Amino acid sequence: LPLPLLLGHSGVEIKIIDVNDNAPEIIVTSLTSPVPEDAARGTVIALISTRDPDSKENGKVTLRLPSESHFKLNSSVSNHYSLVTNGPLDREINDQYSVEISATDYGKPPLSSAKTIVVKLLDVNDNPPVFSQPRYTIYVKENSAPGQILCSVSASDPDAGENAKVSYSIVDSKVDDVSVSSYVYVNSENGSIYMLQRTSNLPIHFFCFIHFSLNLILRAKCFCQQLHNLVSSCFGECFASHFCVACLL
Ligand SMILES: [Ca+2]
Ligand SMILES: [Ca+2]
Ligand SMILES: [Ca+2]
Ligand SMILES: [Ca+2]
Repeated sequence: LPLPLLLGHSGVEIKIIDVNDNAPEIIVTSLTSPVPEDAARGTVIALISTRDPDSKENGKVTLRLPSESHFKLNSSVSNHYSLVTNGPLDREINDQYSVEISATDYGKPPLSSAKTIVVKLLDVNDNPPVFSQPRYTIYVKENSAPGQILCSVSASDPDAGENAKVSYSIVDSKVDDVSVSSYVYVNSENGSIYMLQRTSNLPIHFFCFIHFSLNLILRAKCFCQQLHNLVSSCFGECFASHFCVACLL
């Protein structure tokens, strides 16, 4: 007779040991861009979370920014961060920032990943126009006819768009009860200044103020003084009147 088969039973429990085979993932859940360049320190730019499906230390993640950054990360609840401004921003220096964020887990060896967030800056009218020269000195022969161009002044403004548009105008003031604008005229668009009267008709103490305005918000003043010194020149009997336009910004 054949021997009966004898069967034995045993349970085998297989435990799978986690291996750090997943790099952490950076998830941007919200992003505000562009941001006004005058945004206060601590303004929230982005909300970020991380995900790593590994377990324990292999799935534990830390987020980092480069040491030199205009932004910083605030950690709120686990795996959730906010990216905030960490100091003044200036569109005139940098009109956008590339913020590189790296995520690293605590596995051995650790795995990491990176993500770049581009933060664009919105211009704010935070720069007044500046004249190309602090002082313009103009020499005009006495008895010059009206309509003659005296000089062209120019100012530049580093802001953008409408915030950088400059227009020129004479500051309203009076000389001997006569408005300065009856003596000189400035082309509001190109800054050319013209005489409206014969130079010999100008009063001895002639002050004109030239300013330019920008969106009626920012103003700078240019102070223009005619010294009206008669200069005995090397042109024989010809004299020159000396106009001094000083810009006091
Ligand atoms: Ca794993
Ligand atoms: Ca991992
Ligand atoms: Ca401006
Ligand atoms: Ca600006």
